[in-house]
Amino acid sequence: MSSNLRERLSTGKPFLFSWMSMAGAQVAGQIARLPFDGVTLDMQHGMMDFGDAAAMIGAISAAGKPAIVRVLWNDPGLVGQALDAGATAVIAPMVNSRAQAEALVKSAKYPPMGQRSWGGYTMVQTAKMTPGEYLAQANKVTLVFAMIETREALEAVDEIASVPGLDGLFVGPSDLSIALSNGAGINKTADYTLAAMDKVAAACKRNNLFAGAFAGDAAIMNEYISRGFTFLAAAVDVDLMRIGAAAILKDVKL
Ligand code: 3PY
Ligand code: MG
Repeated sequence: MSSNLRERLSTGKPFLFSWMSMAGAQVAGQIARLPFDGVTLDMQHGMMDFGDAAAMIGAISAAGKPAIVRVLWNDPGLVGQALDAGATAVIAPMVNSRAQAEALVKSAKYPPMGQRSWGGYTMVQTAKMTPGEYLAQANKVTLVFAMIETREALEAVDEIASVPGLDGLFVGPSDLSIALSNGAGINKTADYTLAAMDKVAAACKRNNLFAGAFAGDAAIMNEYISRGFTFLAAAVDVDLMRIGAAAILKDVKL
């Protein structure tokens, strides 16, 4: 675990992380050594189970990068399990109300802030702390993000953002644009998507939260950075392979 993610994000400098959809600790170790600031494991839409993720978190941590987990759902068991495996931050999908955001914080933070259950030692080893040190510092060194990706969440964004203990909001622009276009399509930079994202960024600013979003390429990242987002998914593993293959083949003289 990189214990200084909060400090790093507090500088305001964009934090750009890769996004893994496939399982494999060896690949995770390689991806963690690319010039991104961290690695997210997508346990919602990615093809990995908890055993895979636990080994991948170990490989990412060994490379000195923070491992972030987008959990399958806003469920206390899944959130606690990801943190116990050594995740530095957890991102929960489809957080649509203040009550759901409160439940998320409850599962991610130890008392008095929440009700995270104590147990397991992987997170203690990854953090390079004694159990007592980890208990004392976990609420600070681990971060929890609520995803804003529905009309409902957008309407409740201020109520969600003001939940004590929440560290950030994370926009899912694919689901959000599908919702806002009534299912017409995915458009991460449509005017209506960006207007909605401005509302999320403003709520983050008002409530002193980190503003995050899934971007996926440089043009989208630049757009989001210009709107105040600093915690950004920069590139998906399959895109890294696809783009790498195209770059190698482009200049071959056949
Ligand atoms: C979305 O854009 O909806 C996400 O969840 C990011 O993958
Ligand atoms: Mg989504």
